[in-house]
Amino acid sequence: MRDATHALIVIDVQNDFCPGGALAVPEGDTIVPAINALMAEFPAVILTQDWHPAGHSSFASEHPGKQPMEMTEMPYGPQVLWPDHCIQGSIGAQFHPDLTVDRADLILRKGYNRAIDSYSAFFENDHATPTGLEGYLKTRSITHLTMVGLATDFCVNFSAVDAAKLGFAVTVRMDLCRAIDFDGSLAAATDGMDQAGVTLA
Ligand code: VGL
Ligand code: ZN
Repeated sequence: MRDATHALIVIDVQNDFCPGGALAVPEGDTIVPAINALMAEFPAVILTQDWHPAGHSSFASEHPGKQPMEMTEMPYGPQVLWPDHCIQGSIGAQFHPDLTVDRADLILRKGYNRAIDSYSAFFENDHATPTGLEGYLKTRSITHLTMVGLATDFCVNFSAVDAAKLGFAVTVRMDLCRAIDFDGSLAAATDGMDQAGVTLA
């Protein structure tokens, strides 16, 4: 067991990001047993949950003429358009049934503002609206974060880079993440995390 300054952050291990889900990440479900086992090493475990209202602005279905995985321009910058996913209260938004949720001290939901997507567990995609996680961790004197989950190139990437910018020591266990990987997104994410000082393990 690590000391009390360490937390494990499990990003978006939800049905819609697993095979059969609305935004399935290849092999997204295969990391679940090892994530459950890793929880035993951490005094603090935090789960994040992508949690969108129906009609969320990141859904291609809200943009006439657009298909999922196309880009659009939002007031806060470019945004990938996704299939409808992780709708509040849906089965797809639930955690993978085999994920251990009982160990979680905190379940942080994000993406609940209709007008702004939120990949990062720390800030929405405007890079300005906080989720509150920074304050939660800092008031608990947590300084070291290990991140695992889905998807490597989006929510894990944005969370890890933001955490490093905020001064946390961040390790991403790449073996316990899986990627969407389109248009070079995984290579770009790996570079970005590396440049931000994230340890890729
Ligand atoms: C995610 C796309 C849209 C993720 C969430 O968890 O990586 N990706 N919403
Ligand atoms: Zn989402």
